[in-house]
Amino acid sequence: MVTSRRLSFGNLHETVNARFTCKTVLLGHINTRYANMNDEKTRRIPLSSYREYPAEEMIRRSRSFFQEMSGRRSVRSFSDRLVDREIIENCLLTAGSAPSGANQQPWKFVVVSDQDIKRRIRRAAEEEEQRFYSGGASEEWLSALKPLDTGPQKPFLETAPYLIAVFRENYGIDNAGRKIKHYYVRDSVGIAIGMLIAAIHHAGLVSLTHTPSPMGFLNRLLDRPTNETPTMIIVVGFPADGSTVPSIEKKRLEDIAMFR
Ligand code: IYR
Repeated sequence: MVTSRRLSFGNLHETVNARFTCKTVLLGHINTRYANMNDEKTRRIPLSSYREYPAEEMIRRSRSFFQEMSGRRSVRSFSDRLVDREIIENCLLTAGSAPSGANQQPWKFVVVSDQDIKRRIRRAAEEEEQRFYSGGASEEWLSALKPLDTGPQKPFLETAPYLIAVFRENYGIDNAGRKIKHYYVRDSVGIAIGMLIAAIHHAGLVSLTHTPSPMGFLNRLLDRPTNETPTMIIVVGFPADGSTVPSIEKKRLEDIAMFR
C-alpha cells in the first residue's frame, strides 16, 4: 500500500511517499538522501538501459575494449597543456556511477587546478616522499618499486593541469549531526577510482595514481572534514613530449584467472 506520511525525527521533518512495511517503520530513521532512499522500499523502474548485442558483436566489443584498456599506462611526466574541464566532469560522472555498498557513494573528489594549491600539495607530498625514499620504506618495498623508476621528486604535481584528490567517507553525517555507518567503503572507492581511470584513458588523457604516504596533509590543504580520509591523488593531463614508460608486462590470463 502506498501512503503519504509526515515523519518527524527531532528537528528533521520530511514528507515521504513510501511503501511501509512493519520492518521499515521499526527501522525508520532517516539518514541521508541515499540511505533514506534505501530505508523504505525504493521505487523500481524497468532496466531500460540494458541492450543485448548479437553474440559475435559481444566478442568483438569485449576484445576491442580490452585492446583499448591495455593501451593505458601510468605516466609520470606531464605536459602543462590545459584540459577542458568538461572532460574531467564527465570522467567524474562516470566514477560517480560506480556501484557502492548500500548505494552510499562514500567518495569525494576534489579537483585541483589552482597553481598555488598544486604547489602546496607538491611541497607536502615531496616531504613525505623524501622520508619514504630515505629510510621510511623497507628495502623490500623499495626494491619492488625499482623497475618503475620512481623517486621523491614529484614535479608532475605542479605541471599537470588537474590533480583529483580522492577521499573516502568513512561514515556519513545526517542533518542532526549523527554518524551514519558506511559499508564496504574501501571497496566502493576502489571501484570508482578504477572507473575514473578507465574514463580518463577513454577520453584520450593520461593519468597517474599517486599515493604519498601518509597523506593527511590533503585534509588540511583541501579543507576536508575528519570523516573523510584521502585515498589517492589521480594526476590527469597530456603526457609530456617524448614521455617514456617502463617496459613492464601484465600477467597472462592463465596467471590471473582460473575457470572451474
Ligand atoms: N608513494 C610513492 C611510492 C610508490 C608506491 C607504489 I605501491 C607505487 O606503485 C609507486 C610509487 C611514490 O609515489 O613515489
